[in-house]
Amino acid sequence: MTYEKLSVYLQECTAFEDPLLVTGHPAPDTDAAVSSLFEAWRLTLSGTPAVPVLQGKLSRETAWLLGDVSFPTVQKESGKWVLTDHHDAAAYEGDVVAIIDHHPVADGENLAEIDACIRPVGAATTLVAQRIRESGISLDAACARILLGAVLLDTEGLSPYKAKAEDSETAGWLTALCGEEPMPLYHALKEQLLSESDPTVLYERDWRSYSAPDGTPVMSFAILKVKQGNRPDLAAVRRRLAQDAAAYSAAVAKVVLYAPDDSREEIYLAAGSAADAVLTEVMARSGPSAQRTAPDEVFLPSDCHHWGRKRYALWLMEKLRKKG
Ligand SMILES: [Mn+2]
Repeated sequence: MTYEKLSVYLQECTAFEDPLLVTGHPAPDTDAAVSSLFEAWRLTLSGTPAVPVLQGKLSRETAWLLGDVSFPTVQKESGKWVLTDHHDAAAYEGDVVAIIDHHPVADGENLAEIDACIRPVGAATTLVAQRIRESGISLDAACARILLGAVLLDTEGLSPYKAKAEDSETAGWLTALCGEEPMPLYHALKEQLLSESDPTVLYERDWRSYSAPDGTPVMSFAILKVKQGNRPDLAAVRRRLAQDAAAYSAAVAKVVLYAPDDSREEIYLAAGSAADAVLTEVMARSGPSAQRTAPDEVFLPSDCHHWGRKRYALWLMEKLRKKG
């Protein structure tokens, strides 16, 4: 795998006949984009023609990381799917053949018949990089750097809260291949990510939805990451939440305010019939300095427990489904 060959592959793959379609989730962050791109290419190199499909817009930091290459513009809409960084198979009408993901499987989810690799690592890209490594495919420095960047962003710079031993091990392998130190690369990516300020772009950039096994929409959950001095217009965020609350029992937005030393404060906003249940859960999970600053708002100073969305999704879906 060389950067030059990646560019050729991305041009040629649009002409593949009946390829597997490999996609991250509909709000593609760097992990979703990079894991789908490299898994599609890896499958192709292993003899199974596959095309990466980007749902949604390429984020600023992902575009920066990819440099001159990007996703193919011809996008297929029907065929057999491989999902990376998510496993919402129901959304693809039973046409999912394989999954590579690191999000926990909820009770009642049925993934039988699917070749699913779902493991609790910090980044889906770690699992894809492991497959590349195990298959003996060589990686040039530029490709290793792209994979490393995705692992760093999804693990918040290999933070002990997010990264597992496999992520650190894989990042070490990629670092040796690309010769770039992880922390400067992480900070450069973070700088790209945090320079976005449009509340609508921020809201949609890292938005997820959660449904009951029967398909009923239950919760939407957006994460807006910004610099501490750069708070987005919360009124605009509330308007966007109100739209989601028409379709979901709870619409949740977490605004993460990063300080220069990488510590963070968080603001949770919630709308919908289950908004209060959500904020009560956040208050209970975050420790004594959590503050209910408005009926629809909780503020978490930097010394609180800052749980990730994966954990909250498990806790809240259980709670909201029991309620419903
Ligand atoms: Mn991920």
